[in-house]
Amino acid sequence: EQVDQTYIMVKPDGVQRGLVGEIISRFEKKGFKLTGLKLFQCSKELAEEHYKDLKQKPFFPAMIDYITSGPVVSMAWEGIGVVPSARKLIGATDPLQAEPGTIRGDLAVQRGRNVIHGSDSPENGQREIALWFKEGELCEWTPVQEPWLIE
Ligand code: DAT
Ligand code: MG
Repeated sequence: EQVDQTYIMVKPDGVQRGLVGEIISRFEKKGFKLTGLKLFQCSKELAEEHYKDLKQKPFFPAMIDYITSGPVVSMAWEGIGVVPSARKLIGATDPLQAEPGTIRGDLAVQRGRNVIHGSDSPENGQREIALWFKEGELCEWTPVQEPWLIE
């Protein structure tokens, strides 16, 4: 099976509310491999590039202000089916619609404060990891538990 990468980001509200550990823990427990991790204050330019497909939306300026309002936690996660699986762990965009048990369903109430981002395709996973991480910031490694997770 194909191993993919996804870009996961705890947004400024998640950092401010002390949810970083809880969120990382959910991906660790699921069995995905962390390959990049940093606390990072992003620029307006980077936020706009990340969300460029939403540039025409009425909520775009407010969203850029929110994403740049404080540090985020940038992560790269790797695994078989990691992109759609991470989206399931995250839950629906609107936290009031997100199922209990998902990150947004359990930890958030508003679309404009939905605590986490996850890439929506393997292609966007690659694009976003390249956008948020510099050369040398990612680690290739083999977790000892790997044979107990993957046949
Ligand atoms: P997702 O983050 O679930 O991939 P998206 O890519 O469609 O959702 O939108 C990116 C972010 O933009 C989303 O996390 C929250 C914000 N957003 C989306 N639709 C919105 C809306 N109608 N009103 C306010 N914010 C919205
Ligand atoms: Mg999206």
